[in-house]
Amino acid sequence: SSSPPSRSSSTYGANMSQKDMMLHDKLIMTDPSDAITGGCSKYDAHQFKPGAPRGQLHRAFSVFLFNERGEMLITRRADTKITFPGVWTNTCCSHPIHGMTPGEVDENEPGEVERTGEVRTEGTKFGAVRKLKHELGISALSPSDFSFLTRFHYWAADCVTYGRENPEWGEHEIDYIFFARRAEAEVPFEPNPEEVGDTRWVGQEELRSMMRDPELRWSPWFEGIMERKGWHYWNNLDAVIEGKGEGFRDLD
Ligand code: DMA
Ligand code: MN
Repeated sequence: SSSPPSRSSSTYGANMSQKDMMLHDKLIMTDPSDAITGGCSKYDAHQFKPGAPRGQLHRAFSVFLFNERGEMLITRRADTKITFPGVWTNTCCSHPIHGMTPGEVDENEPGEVERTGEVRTEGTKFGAVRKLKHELGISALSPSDFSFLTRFHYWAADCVTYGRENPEWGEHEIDYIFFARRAEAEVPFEPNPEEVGDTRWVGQEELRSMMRDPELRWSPWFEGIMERKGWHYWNNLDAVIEGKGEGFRDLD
């Protein structure tokens, strides 16, 4: 038997449309405890339909990048995205996938997280590095720059784009939350217009007022993360970046 073709993180996304990536990316399916149950295409995972009204639960990540002033880099999703186009969200969101070099599939043996108190995140961090490059042209960050906070389980249909009646696309994820901090001058970026429509460094006051602006829309995962512990993490940025996530219960 032949092994699946290897895909390299450094060339990810070259000459691929949003639909190509939907069909080719093999996501990591999990159960609600985040145990891996298999793989499925990004297309199938996000399609909401009778028989699979929440698509397929899969693993994802959300990166929040901060600068030396403690401001967060937020992005507006490109209008060409199939799921949740045009909404403001955190710095970078995507999925670890099967068949990538370096490998992005983190496995925890049953009971391992309870025993060690740690979630394996090495592979998912490679996914984050890959997508920061693809979406924002950022090459200054490496896996050790990310502090893992928690895993967030949520689902949301994209009713704004596809209507309330039978929205055909949405998200259903175990989302690994990563924070990173770097001086702005050390992380030059150049958004890929297929992925990112706009970017902005914001402080807490500015973000709160943007989130009250009825003209702007926000991703459900960003709102969910901020409503739960996002502001709290941000208020404790030094401790979070040092990797001291005490008091943050995993898989909320
Ligand atoms: C999926 O993000 C991940 C989360 C946390 C919503 P995405 O739709 O931006 O993924 P991709 O950029 O791979 O299309
Ligand atoms: Mn997803």
